[in-house]
Amino acid sequence: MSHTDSVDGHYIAGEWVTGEGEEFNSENPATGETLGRFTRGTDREVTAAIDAAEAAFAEWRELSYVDRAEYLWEIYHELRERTDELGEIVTRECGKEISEGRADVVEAAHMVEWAAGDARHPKGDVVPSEIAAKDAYMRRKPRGVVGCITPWNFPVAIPFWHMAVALVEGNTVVWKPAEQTPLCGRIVAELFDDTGIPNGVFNMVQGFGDAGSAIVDHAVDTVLFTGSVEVGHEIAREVAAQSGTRAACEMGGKNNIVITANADLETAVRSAVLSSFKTTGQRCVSSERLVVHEDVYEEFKSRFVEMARSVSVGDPLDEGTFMGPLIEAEHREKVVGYNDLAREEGVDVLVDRTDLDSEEVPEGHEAGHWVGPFVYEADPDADLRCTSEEVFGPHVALLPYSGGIERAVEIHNDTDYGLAGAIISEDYREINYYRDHAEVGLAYGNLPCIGAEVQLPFGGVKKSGNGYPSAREVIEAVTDRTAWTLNNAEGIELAQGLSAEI
Ligand code: UN1
Repeated sequence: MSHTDSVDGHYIAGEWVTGEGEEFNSENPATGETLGRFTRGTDREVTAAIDAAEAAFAEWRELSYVDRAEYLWEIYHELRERTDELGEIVTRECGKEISEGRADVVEAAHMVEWAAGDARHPKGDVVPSEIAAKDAYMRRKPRGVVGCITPWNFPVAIPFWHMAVALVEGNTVVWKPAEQTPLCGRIVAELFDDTGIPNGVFNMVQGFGDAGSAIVDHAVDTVLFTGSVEVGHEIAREVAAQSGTRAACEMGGKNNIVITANADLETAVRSAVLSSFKTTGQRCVSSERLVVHEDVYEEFKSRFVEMARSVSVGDPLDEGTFMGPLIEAEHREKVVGYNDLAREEGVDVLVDRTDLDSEEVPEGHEAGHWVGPFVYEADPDADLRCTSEEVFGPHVALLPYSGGIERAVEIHNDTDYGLAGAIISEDYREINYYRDHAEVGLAYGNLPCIGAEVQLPFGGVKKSGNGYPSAREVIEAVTDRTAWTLNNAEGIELAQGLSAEI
């Protein structure tokens, strides 16, 4: 289906609505080609979507878990059967190389499988009571309307991290896809539409930050957010001032890989290349700091630098490409600005592919937002912005250290963020020390720090987040727990020996 000949709108109360907001385009970041025309959601569409979701909640919550999950199973099968087709759309719209485009759809399928499968798992707990004739249970209730605000870099997977669990638990949703990936938004909404899910249970409003703010301002019952640190903190502040709204936000990182003197260097180099350059550094878990022991530093450096010089940057639809373009011109300016800043801050630049050679840019892709790896060496004790602020691009610092694992972890933890990190070492004592002291939500041993599986909590500490909007952890954010107790005896007996005499 072509999405360029008409203007696509929002999906509200089971209808496609164009709305009255300004038009915007979806653009292929590798070619500049227009992929579709969309309208920006305004407060009007957000209000209509929330009203629809509120109205649909009363009946949706009464369905059984298993019945609610049936709609998700239909989507699961579509995602599985159409992985190649949808993966190509992901790649065209967000520029990730094609195996990553497909993996995005597969990750979405995994999350749907987890959430829908969980519908048949035990819910709640039976809790012992002090009183023999009393039953005590922990039960969950859906909270109501869940607002989901998702980023462009996993335009199919992350929406399902939020929505699959929220829906199976009995909530209704209002989702705003990222403004860079409205076509993926459209496709996901079509998947829901095709299931015949009751009107208003799933709603999608296209748009920019103002539409996201409108969702938060309307005090929906829960806000799930994955995206930038600035926006996540704004949402957390806004929600804290409201009564009754809950938020789970997962934000960015300035992620480290520690490579100790006992590392297998092949594993180290491959892990660092995969973590730093896959998705062109645009994962919130991408690594931008490599903390390397002095004993292996020179060898690691020469092998890493050689790979950074040779990894292919190019057409993301080409199976042989390792890195596609950055998402948009504005983001390229930011990444280039950090490369300039690093030079100004006096670091030792080892690889600089900021501007690709003209023959590296594939034909017909001159309008793409290209940038290659930028690698430099810096003193871990220097107070530099380039080694402490998140760039979200293929911009990576080598930070040599001397001393033991304690010193490496001290450098590792010396950032405001705490999302993901890895250690490469053959020494289990070092690995265990890292496991216990690394200030991150996702920690890896002898692996890259990308590629988390959906059944694990996904989120960070420090500036990186205040929640884990994925899998089981979403259940906490989208349900309330009731401690339910039932008296099976005739009289009233109270706990703690409290007198029931009147
Ligand atoms: C992100 O970093 O923005 O762990 C999400 C991974 C993916 C999800 C990444 N499963 O790399």
